[in-house]
Amino acid sequence: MKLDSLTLHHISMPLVAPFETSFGVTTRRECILVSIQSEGLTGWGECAVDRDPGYSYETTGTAWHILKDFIAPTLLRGYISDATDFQQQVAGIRGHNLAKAGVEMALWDLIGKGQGKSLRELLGGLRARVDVGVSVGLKDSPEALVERIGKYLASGYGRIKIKIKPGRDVGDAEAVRKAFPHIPLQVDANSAYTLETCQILRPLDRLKLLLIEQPLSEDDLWNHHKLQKQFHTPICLDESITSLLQARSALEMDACRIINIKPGRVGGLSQAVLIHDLCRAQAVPVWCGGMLETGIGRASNLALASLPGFTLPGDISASNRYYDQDITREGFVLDPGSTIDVPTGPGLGVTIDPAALKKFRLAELRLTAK
Ligand code: OSB
Ligand code: MG
Repeated sequence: MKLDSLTLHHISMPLVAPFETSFGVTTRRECILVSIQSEGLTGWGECAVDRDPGYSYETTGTAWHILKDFIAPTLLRGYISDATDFQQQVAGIRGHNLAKAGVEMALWDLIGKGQGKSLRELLGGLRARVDVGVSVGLKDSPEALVERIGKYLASGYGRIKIKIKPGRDVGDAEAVRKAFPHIPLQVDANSAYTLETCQILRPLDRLKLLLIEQPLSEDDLWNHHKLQKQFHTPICLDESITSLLQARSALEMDACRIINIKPGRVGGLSQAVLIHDLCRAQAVPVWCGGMLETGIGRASNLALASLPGFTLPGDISASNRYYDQDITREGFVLDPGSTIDVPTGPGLGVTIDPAALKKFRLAELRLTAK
């Protein structure tokens, strides 16, 4: 394909309720959407960045810079055949996986639209609907958390993840387990502990959790290995798995027994599929993580989660769990059995609502081929 132009859209969307994690509170989700025009078609992608460098070092600011000054000029210079070619062309741009992944998503959307195939078909996904759960932020008290979870369960979510941080960990998890003795439950620390402070989490091992997600720092594979030896509950890595190589290292050193795959964090869907393939070959369960995506990123996550190795429910909730108004015309709804349908239209299978885009947009920049 010859790309005609690439447009960046910096948007900010209000969440239905604040989302609190160990790294902070989010009330509005900021991110960058990428649209690519080529041969009469437009492909859309979402860079799963945030305003603040809490989850990742990348922000809307760094992604804007890398996209405008490095990725877009590289792509607009020549031809591009597919995602693998894209990864080769941007290999000289170190890091900045969230920025790269948004562009790769837009290319997949374009390719799908050009071939009349859904992203699920292009990636080799098998399922028409995927199992999902809900990620519940920190609340003011264990009682408030239990009440919030009760409402999610009543609305049909079959798997619950709670956020934990020092001082709000074992107590919260025990309260939830006591109120709901049999639900599939997991916790996510977002790197809030050290190997030493983590000892306080020992009682979690008695709560029959599906997994404990990312207790230690992103760059601390070896201490996750030591921790995994101390716990029966599987450790699952999120932040630490930034590439296929990191995934291989983590599995080889038994630093985790489950992997949360987020296409953004690993630089794109193509890398996400490679990590899926690696884990599947070793019978390591994977699930699709979330980053409070708009309908664009959600459509992409659903397609990815339809691959056969995604054997645990994803952090892919219905649109109304995040937003009153989304950027796509299509909203995603929770179906019976805690599932969501995978889009079937060409590419991502979603269309942008221009009025919503205009309403939420903070800045726009169109870059054209010379
Ligand atoms: O660690 O999984 C995480 C949201 C933003 C950044 C990091 C994480 C999350 C979530 C929410 O847990 C998942 C979702 O529902 O999108
Ligand atoms: Mg996580």
